[in-house]
Amino acid sequence: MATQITRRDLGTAAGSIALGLAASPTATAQGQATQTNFAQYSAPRFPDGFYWGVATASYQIEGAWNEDGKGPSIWDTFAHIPGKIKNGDTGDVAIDHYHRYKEDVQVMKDIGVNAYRFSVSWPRIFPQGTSTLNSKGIDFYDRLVDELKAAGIEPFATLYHWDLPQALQDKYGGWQSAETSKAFGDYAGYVAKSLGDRVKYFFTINEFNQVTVMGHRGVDMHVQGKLVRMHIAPGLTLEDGPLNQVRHHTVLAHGLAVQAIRAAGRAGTKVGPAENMPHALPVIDSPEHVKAAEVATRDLNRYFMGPMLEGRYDDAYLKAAGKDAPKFTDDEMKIIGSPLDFVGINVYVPTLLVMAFDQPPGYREVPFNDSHPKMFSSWHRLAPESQYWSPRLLHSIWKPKEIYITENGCGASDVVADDGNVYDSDRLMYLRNGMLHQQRATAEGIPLKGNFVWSAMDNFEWNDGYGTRFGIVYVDFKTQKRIPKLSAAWYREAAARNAVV
Ligand code: PNW
Repeated sequence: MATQITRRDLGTAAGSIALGLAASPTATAQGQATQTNFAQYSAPRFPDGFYWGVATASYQIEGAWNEDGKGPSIWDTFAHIPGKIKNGDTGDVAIDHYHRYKEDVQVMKDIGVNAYRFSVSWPRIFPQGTSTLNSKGIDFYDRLVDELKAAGIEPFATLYHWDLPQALQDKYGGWQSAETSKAFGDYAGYVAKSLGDRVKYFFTINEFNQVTVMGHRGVDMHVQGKLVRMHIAPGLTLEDGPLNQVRHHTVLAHGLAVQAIRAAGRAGTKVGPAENMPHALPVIDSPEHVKAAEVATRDLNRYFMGPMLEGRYDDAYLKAAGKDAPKFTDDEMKIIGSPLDFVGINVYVPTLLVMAFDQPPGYREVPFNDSHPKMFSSWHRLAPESQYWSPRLLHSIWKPKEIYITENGCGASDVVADDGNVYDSDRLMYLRNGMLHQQRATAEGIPLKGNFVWSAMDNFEWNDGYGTRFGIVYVDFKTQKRIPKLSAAWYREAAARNAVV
């Protein structure tokens, strides 16, 4: 009979060596031994060159909110309003990545990732949003990119992850004006010109729905029978009409950025959005239900993915919106539909579960059971199969050249155990199961080229402050100590073998 190892013994006996965190990645004697012992099981492999990445965003990790000439962002303003963020937390210091980026790159290197998706803070570079450059701001990303390249980690830069320069909010009402879209294009071009000799992959905007609907109105969700009110700053309240125009300004900003990046980038520069693509799961994987999921998914994407990939708004959307429809010109639609090199999708939860229906609109919604499992975050309904269906539906509806899963992860109630390790068993389960579904997508020939775990490190989780941890690396927010979690040990092994282990 095999000896039972308790959670405590595991750590006490072998500490971090047992998790493989202290050893160097790939083909260690230990890794080979594992493979030989389990030779019967051939772990599902990803195609060669698959990117095993991790992701973060500027406001959530950098801190240094008013250093080296940075201007305030709408998130600095919002987080400083008492009562807006859980426990009164702010991103003023966050995980101090601005000063600790070298250590953080080393931590990522030790985990063995070959790609890192970070975001550039717009007000660090243009404190007023436009014209006046703060060169110390771009210098930071310059140093970060050099550090990543030296560590053999491919940089993927996101240009907007919600930290709009406050000056643009004050001057134009932020995304309520096309002036902000134009300013974004100029800023994107400048970043591509400055970093484009080393950064090949640029994402324009992260999660259009969060920037627009969540930022301006909030949404209600029902999970496990409970009403969850999601509202991500900066707490404006807009009705449908203006909201559709705000949506339009974000896709316009995306299109202007694509063109500016192309103009300023180098041969081989690639660009695309990073969208939390709403999607419908088919109840059963059979042709009629899959068709229903395609129809529903295309419909759910009428505001962002649709216009970006088709260069036009869906007629049914414009008709239904009536006087609330966005106002636009043909030229703007051409800009919005600028050809893309890839599409990034952040995959967390399915929007709908659907079945075939022989009357318009061609699908019927199936309710999620109240007992349907969820992860730690109130909104996080568990659906590992979304990691397959999201890229599959994206591929069958719009056929982008390449697809990246730009965020994949979950919050958890992580604690440091007596032995100093962090045993995030739920996150490990979550990543392993989700990536099995990603592997299925690649095996079926869907051009899924990489996965980015959200997040590289615990960080400022927006309205939840530091209360919800998403990292595969634990951060002690008082001492700023970094501790790779159990999930990091798993990711390291999986990345080294390019397979779901
Ligand atoms: C993303 N949902 O937000 C963001 O890009 C990250 O900055 C954030 O930290 C991370 O996911 C975790 O929350 C989301 O309701 C917020 O499905 C809400 C949802 C999805 C993503």
